[in-house]
Amino acid sequence: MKTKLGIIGVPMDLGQLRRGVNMGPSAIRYAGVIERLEKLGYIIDDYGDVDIPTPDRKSNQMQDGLRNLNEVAEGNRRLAEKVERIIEGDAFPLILGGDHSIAIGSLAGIARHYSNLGVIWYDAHGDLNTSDTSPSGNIHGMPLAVSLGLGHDDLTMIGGYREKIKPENIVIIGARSLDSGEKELIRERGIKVFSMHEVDRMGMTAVIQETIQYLKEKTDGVHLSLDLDGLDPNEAPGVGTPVVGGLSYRESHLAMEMLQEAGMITSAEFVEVNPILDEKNKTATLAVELMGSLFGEKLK
Ligand code: 5AB
Ligand code: MN
Ligand code: MN
Ligand code: MN
Repeated sequence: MKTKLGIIGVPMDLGQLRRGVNMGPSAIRYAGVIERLEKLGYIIDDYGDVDIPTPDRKSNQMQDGLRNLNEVAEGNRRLAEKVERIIEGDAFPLILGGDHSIAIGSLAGIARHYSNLGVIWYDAHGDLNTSDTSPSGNIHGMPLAVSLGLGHDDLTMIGGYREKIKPENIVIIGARSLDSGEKELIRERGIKVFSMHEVDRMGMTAVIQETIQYLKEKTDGVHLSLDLDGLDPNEAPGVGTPVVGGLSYRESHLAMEMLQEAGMITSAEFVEVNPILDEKNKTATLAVELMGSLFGEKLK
């Protein structure tokens, strides 16, 4: 892992309907992310927060079946540019959300520096909807589809090219709430999914071993996109779309530690922390603890 980290906050809450997730970056900073990673010896460059546009009319406007399309697209264009600058400065991009729609901009900025980027999507959801399959019109349920090149041009063409990742370079871990259109896409494209069923049967150790095996040879970088709702709501109550029966605290630390040992993660984002729905900043604190494990803190 690089010794220089470029941290960037993305106070985005327009990809869904619950206000407050825009305060995620502040909550994560308040939980001590910079101090914690500095203690591990990293040099931190804090790029501050991306400026997210405010919808100019009544909020939550639908455009082509997509809520707040223009503002989400513009915010992600700005994020993609900043992420590029971080990579050009030879630092590891660590992105703090914000709702998961920001993965559109993260991946647009990151993927152009790799010819075969891998993605680990740690999430209760697949985030593989388009406006045709989405039950909500919420763009935070679409970023993985967008990164495959599926969806509205205003989202898929951010960065100036359409396909950021290939379906065979994706691993989803923790899924337990997939819409029918998402299931179809997973089957069609052969996307690798370790749902809660597989985690329960195989154990997290085998899940991560297989993930590493699956991605190692064919990718030249791996982005970790960690949605806090991948964890059980008991561990991560401060999320907008909680789903019962999630990944445990210990499974998640184990996963982060094994990824650190494999040395394969080249960028990461932690998203969907909503301090308004949280209990005493528990979810932001959890995010920072998981970052500690991902970045090499073995003994706490
Ligand atoms: B999250 C749902 N599939 O599309 C949709 O939190 C939920 O980034 C999406 O994973 C959840 O609205 C998006 C029902
Ligand atoms: Mn989710
Ligand atoms: Mn998500
Ligand atoms: Mn969510």
